[in-house]
Amino acid sequence: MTSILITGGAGFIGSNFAHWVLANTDATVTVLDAMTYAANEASLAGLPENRFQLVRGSVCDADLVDELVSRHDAVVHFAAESHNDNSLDGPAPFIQTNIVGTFILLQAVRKHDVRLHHISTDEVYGDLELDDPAKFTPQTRYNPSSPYSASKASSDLLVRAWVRSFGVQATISNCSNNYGPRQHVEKLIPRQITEILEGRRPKLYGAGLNVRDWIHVDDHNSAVWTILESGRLGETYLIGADGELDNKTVIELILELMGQPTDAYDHVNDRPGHDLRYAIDATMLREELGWQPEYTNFRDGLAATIDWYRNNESWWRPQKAATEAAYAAKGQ
Ligand code: NAD
Ligand code: TDX
Repeated sequence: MTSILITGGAGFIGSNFAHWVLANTDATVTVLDAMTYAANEASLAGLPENRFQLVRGSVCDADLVDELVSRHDAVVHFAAESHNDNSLDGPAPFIQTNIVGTFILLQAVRKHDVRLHHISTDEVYGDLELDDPAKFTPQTRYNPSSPYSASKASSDLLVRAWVRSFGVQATISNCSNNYGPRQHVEKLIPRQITEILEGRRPKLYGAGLNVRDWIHVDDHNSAVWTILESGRLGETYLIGADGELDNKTVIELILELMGQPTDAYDHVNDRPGHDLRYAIDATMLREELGWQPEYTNFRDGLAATIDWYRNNESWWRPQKAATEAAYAAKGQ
């Protein structure tokens, strides 16, 4: 793999992937990003100019996508509208980017016979009961709850159809909740860290018993690279690192690590249709491809993430006020 097109590479996971690829391989990288509210050009600062290029544009622009795909060896498709709360307020861009954008990309990789890795989420499987010993496996039935997860499920099914009907060389991964540097302040962990840095109290939706299965973004990205290099074409791999925690525990841990009383948070309006629990069984990825996560201690990974937001205020400051104003209007 010598030249890689990363869609959505100015967002959270895609920008960390660009850094990861340029640091750990010899490949050259092109990022295609529409630079929506979720993108941050500062996330791409410091990448080597001779091996990296940013192209501003949409995955829905068929001519641009066709031209870019034609001159790369592989595409890793991160571009998406990614925030559940936004999908409840306005689903239209989720349908456009996540479904139509994936269709346009599939037509281009099909035409040029280029390898594709499609990035997806565990949310396509719906949610699990809190006391259910089960985890999601590649055999779990799709049962998405929100417009966001339904749009991601749709995109996965398009990829599978293009593999089966047209022989597209694609793999899919469904990963659990990521944390780490360069995540937008609308998401749970960066929102609470930056609220505390601003001298305000964290905001927990409802009772906070909802469980998410946390994985460090670098572990997600090392798994993506492993699948890109060694995954079986047409296969779906689940990525997770056994990091189940409820939201209340996560907020209390952030408060503790930031030297605050652990009860210094507020309960705010719950998310409509709020998924209860996600949990990934990554046995196939571990056993078939020999992948292992490096960040096995969530407390340490979270402490490093807090340090990153403390030291990079100029990165998150421009997005913070508008994000909080939108939440405040919903009582969240
Ligand atoms: P993000 O919102 O931080 O970044 C998304 C990026 O896509 C942004 O830079 C945005 O500008 C870009 N984008 C949006 N519409 C576009 C378009 N039409 N054309 C080109 N670029 C466009 O999201 P993220 O958290 O980095 O998620 C990246 C991918 O990983 C998504 O596909 C998401 O579904 C998936 N995923 C995320 C998580 C998580 O915990 N964040 C977990 C599993 C899977
Ligand atoms: O202020 C908050 N308070 C709160 O309690 C926010 C922003 C969130 N929450 C809760 C809702 C969820 O149960 O925290 C949990 C995590 O919320 P998000 O960070 O919005 O993530 P989630 O909805 O779980 O989805 C994330 O993981 C899967 C990503 O945003 C998706 O893109 C990915 O597919």
